[in-house]
Amino acid sequence: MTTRAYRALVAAAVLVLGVGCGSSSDAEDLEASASGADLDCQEGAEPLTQEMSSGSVWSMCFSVDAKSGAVLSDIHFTPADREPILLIREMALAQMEVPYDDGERLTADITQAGFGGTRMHSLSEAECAGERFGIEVPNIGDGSTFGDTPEREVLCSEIIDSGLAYRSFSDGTLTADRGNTWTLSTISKVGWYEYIAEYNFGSDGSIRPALGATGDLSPVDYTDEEHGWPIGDEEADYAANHAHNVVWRIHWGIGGADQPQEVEQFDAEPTGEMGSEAPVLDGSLASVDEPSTHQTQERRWWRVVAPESLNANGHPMSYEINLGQTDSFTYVHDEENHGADSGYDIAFTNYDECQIFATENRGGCGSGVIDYVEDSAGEELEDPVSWVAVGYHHVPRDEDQSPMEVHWQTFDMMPRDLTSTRADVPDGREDIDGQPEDSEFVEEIEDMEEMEDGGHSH
Ligand SMILES: [Cu+2]
Repeated sequence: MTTRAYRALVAAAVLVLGVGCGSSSDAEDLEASASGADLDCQEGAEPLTQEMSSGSVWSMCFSVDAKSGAVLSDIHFTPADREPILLIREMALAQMEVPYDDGERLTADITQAGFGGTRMHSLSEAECAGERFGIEVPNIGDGSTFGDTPEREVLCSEIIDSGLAYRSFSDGTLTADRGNTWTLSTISKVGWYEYIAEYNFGSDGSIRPALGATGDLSPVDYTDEEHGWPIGDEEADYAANHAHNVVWRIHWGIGGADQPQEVEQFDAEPTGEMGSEAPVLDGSLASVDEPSTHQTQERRWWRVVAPESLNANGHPMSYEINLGQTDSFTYVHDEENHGADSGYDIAFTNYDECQIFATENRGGCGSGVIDYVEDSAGEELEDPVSWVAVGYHHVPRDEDQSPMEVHWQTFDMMPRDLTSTRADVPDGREDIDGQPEDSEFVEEIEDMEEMEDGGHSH
């Protein structure tokens, strides 16, 4: 990104703040106040900063890798009126396999095609309603050789209203505000499909990576009734069902690159017992203390914790990883090398700079996640990388022609105890942190209990 482009981004942040144009010194002051963390981005990476509606600030480095596509690094969140906190050291796509259900096609689009290079398209205002930014993009198509890295406008930065952030009506006072989302996206065309690699940063500190797919269905993958869906006239032209199986790689650094990191899995299991009014569930945290793979389950989530980085309540800062909708999968590559039961929804390994891709990795450090886990079994998990797998099984429909409406696959990460209360506490709520001793809610409950004791029913 040029200095001009960076100034444009700062100007965009100023616009979002609703602050009018001032003198150049005013602009510099705003840049300083909205700058969040001091970033020292690696060569080829550019700093991005965005102040959110909550007053919190996101800041990170952005670069393009020929294979991984967009790479976000040194991701910091500065909760409103607080110091910047490092969260993630690097985040990028680690693989996408597309197996067709008739068994006649399989692609591994990150390692075989690459989302960076010439497949990453320059954007126009038609695709990007926000700001477009130039970045050096490797001028190669197949990832085999490195040529020039011309600067092209491939990054779209948009601020989107995310609706109601909170509402609370109490003591006759309405407290409510909206939130917003900062969306960074790039578009890569691989064959007939076009993929949107999107990273959404919320005003509440949440992070939602997403992959959208649009473009057109493969013109050559038509099959029979058992493996496709008729999208032509009458019972004709069965477009083959297929999956988009994605893994994202996230290297954590909550609280600072030198801070120890641990991983835990939360489960809440029904006990089969009834309480006085509702079934009893037992919640528990289990330590994930060595490199390992895990499966999703209802009410289950994982968190990366910095045990020595405490918030003002004395709780360790952490980020929760929540898998939403996923068609769980086993990579064909893993099934061939490690068996049919080698699928995972999330895996954790210790950071190794050679371990970049979820499959088809090169460099003698294992060919994929299952190798990384097996080769380091028994090691203490202390520098965690999470490999998050989200699958989408796509059954074509008439509406996919043409072009295809974007379909998405995504998961969520959100702060858990990063701050001792919500980061942007509105007026009148400053003292609420823990069980309230006196509030109108408590009084209401006491009144109700008195009424019940007096023989009244609900
Ligand atoms: Cu598809």
